[in-house]
Amino acid sequence: MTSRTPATARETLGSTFAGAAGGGSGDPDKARDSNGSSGSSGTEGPTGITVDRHLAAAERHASLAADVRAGLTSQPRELPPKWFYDATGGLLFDRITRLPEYYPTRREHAVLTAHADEIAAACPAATLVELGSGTSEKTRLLLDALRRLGTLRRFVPFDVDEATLLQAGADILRAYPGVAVRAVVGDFERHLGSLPGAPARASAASASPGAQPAVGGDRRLVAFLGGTIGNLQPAARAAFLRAVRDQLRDGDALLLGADLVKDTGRLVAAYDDSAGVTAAFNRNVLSVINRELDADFDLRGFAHVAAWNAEKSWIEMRLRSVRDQEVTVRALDLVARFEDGEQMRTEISAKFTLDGLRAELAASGLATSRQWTDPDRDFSVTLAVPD
Ligand code: SAH
Ligand code: AVI
Repeated sequence: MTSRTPATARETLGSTFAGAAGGGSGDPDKARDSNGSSGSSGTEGPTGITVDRHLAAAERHASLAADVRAGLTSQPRELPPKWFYDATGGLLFDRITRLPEYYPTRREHAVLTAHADEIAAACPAATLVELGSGTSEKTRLLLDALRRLGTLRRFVPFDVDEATLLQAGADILRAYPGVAVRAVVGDFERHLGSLPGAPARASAASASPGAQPAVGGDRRLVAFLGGTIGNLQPAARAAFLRAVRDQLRDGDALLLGADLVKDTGRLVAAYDDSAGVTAAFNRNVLSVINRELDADFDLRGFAHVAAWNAEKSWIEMRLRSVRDQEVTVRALDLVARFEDGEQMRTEISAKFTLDGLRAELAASGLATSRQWTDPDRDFSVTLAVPD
C-alpha cells in the first residue's frame, strides 16, 4: 500500500526544515497533476518537498516481520541488509564513509568529481533519480553538473530510511533553489514501478519497455551509487537491473557505482575497521529488531565478523553468537536458540570486475555506454542505457 503525506516543517523534521526554500515549481508530475492525468503525485508540503510513502509504518512492520521470521527460522540464519538502516544505522553508515579503511566513498567521489560533466553531457536529464540515496552527498556532484548544463528540474531521492531521506531532501532543497525535490520512501526491490515520472507503460501490463523516447524535460538519469548493487544476491541483482531497465525510456540512463575486486587485506579491513564503527553498524540490525519486533537480542552476545568469500567474490558480514543463548521475538511469538559460535549472515557486499559488470548489465537489457574508474581502479562508475 502506498500512503502519501505532506512533508511539513513541523511534522517531519522540526526546525531543520525552517526557512527551506520552496522548489516545486519545475516538477513535471505537478504539471500533469494539475490536469488530472497523472494520478501518481504525492502531496506537497509547505517546504516544497513532496513525499511518496510506499513503506508506511504498517507495511514496514509487516515486511520486517516476514524477513526476520524467514531469516531466523532458516539454517544457516540470515537477515537482509536493508534493515540496518534506521536513523542510527544511517548515522553509523555515514561514519563508515569517513573511516580511513573504508575507501569506496572517497574513490567514487573522485570518479564523480572527474567525470560528472561528461555524465551530464551524455544524459542531460531534467530529473535525477537516486536509489538508495542516503545522505545524497556525492550526488551533489551530479546535481551541480546538470545544473551547469541547465537541464536540471527535479531530484528524486529514494530510500528505505525515511529519517536520512527527508533530512537529505531538505538539505538539497535549500542548496538548489528552483529544483523540485520529490522524496520516495520505499524498497527499491519492490517499489520501482511507481517512480515519479514513470512512463505510463510501467503500470500497464501490456506495454512494452522503451516504447516512448524521453526527450528534453522528461529525460531521467537514475543513479545507484555507493556500491549498494553489491548488497544484492546475484539473482536479486539481475531482477533489480531488469526492473530498472523496464523504467527507462530511450534517452534515460542508469549510472551505477560498483566496487571492484582488489587485495583481500584491504577489502576485509574496509569491513572490520579498527574503531569498531562497522561492528556497531552490523549489530544495529539487532537493535532495530528489538525495538520494532519487541525482541530481546543482547548486543554484547554477538561478535562482528567480516570475511572474504573468494568463490562468490563478496565480503560477508556476519554476527557470531559468543555463547549458547535464546532470543525471544515477542511480536513473532518466536524463540530462536543460538549455539556458541553460530554465525548469522547479515550482509554480502559483492566486488566486481569491469567486464563482469558490463555482462550483468547486458543480461538485463542495459548497454554500457561509458565506464570510469578512479586512478587506482578501486571503484567503478558505469553509464548504461536501454538496449
Ligand atoms: N548512496 C549512498 C548511501 C549508500 S548506503 C552512498 O553512496 O553513500 C545504502 C543506502 O541504501 C542506505 O541509505 C539504505 O537505507 C538504502 N537501502 C538499502 N536497501 C534498500 C532498499 N531495499 N530499498 C531502498 N533503499 C535501500
Ligand atoms: C551500502 N553498502 C554499499 C555498504 C557496503 O560497502 O557494502 C554497506 C556497508 N556495510 C559495511 N560497511 C558498509
